[in-house]
Amino acid sequence: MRLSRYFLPVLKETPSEAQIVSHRLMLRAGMIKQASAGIYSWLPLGYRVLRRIEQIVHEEQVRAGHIPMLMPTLQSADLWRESGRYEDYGEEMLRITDRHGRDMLYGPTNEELITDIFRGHVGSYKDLPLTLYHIQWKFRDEIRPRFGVMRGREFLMKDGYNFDIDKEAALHAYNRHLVSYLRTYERMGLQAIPMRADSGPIGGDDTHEFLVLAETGESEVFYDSAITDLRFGDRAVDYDSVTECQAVLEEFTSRYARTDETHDESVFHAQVPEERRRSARGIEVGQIFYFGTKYSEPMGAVVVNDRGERVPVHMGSHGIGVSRLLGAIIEASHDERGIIWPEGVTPFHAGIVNLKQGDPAADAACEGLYAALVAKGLEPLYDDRSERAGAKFATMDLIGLPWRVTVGPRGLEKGVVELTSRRTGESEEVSPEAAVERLVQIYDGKR
Ligand code: 5CA
Repeated sequence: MRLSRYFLPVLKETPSEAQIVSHRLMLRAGMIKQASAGIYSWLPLGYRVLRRIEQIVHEEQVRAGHIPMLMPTLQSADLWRESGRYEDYGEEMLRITDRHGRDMLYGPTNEELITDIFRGHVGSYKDLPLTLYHIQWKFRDEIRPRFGVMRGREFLMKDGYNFDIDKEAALHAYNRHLVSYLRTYERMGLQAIPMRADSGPIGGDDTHEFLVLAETGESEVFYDSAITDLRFGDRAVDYDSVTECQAVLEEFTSRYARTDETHDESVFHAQVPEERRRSARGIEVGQIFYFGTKYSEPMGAVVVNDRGERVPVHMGSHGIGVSRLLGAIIEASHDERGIIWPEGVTPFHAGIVNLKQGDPAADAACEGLYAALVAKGLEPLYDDRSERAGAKFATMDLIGLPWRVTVGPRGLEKGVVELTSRRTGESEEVSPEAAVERLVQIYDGKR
């Protein structure tokens, strides 16, 4: 992409309505624009990151054996009356009446709709296990939408639903989700810690939230600091193996880590030596639930088991806050100059800065670099505007591309360009060909 032809409405001033750094930076970098309270338009740069995050979520869900689909945003109230949640959900649910006077709602989550699909099509234990998921917009009429995409009213969520013959099988699905989430967040450059939590309106006893530690987080958390040393890394876990998934769950959840709703000071003190006790704030980027037959029983989602009996299926649901993740990643990765995107989610792989637009040698070298990167399957953002070098650097630093290639007549006389890391600020002078090779290596396995 050439910046002269792109739509990147960066702001010079810091928007006064934004209270936390990720919200400020998303507005300043021209990623989002508020449409109304808690509802945002995704401008081209923000949309690129959103799609990258979505792509990682899809890849890891499919790797775990889960099946993508898509359900609508608007749902019929009748289904929610069957589960009993139409009344229970309260004012967070946006209720709509259509022209025929039918009660509809903008879905805050999809347990009812997926259970309806299941009961209409699945009747035998032979069709289980089954996990279906989608990535779709949700609406919750939050009383205090704030912090930009962190607590929106309309937000993008990945929600997955498992159907299993009994509790044991459903707990394997729960563990499988936990494993896949650890991989998902790490690919985005995030450490998200599973913590014991409260299940709220979704229901059930077994639930973990995934929290990214950050001062601006809305949740208060208590944990054993040893948990922050755990990394999932690039392990090959067999998602069908009950013992392998269980082992990962135990490794990541046996140490004390709870949100304030489930925190117990006496257990905390008994389990964790004083020097490792931490209380901090965190951003909830996902939650997994096992709730058994809470929906299948009232809604009649039953299957025939291997003894010929009709039994309600055991279910759980599993969410990732896709749009919230942009804010969480920025909270975890920025400096005073702007965003620092982890390579896995960056909107463009590298920026090309032409220090002297109009200089024939500099222009030709930038065009050559651009073409070579594209030929290797990378997506560069070429700042080809006739701006001062300082302004070009400031824009690149603000929008946070992890790598920058700086091209100027003086370097070209020596046959070199400058390759700079946004994170460390370190630069090296290399030939244009070597810069392309380095970038290809850096992104190998990260696209
Ligand atoms: N049905 C279940 C799991 S699929 C469910 O709705 N879970 S949830 O309520 O925990 O939401 C899943 C994730 O969506 C949360 O962990 C959070 O990251 C994100 N989320 C929830 N509310 C908002 C909001 N108002 N704005 C942005 N993201 C949100």
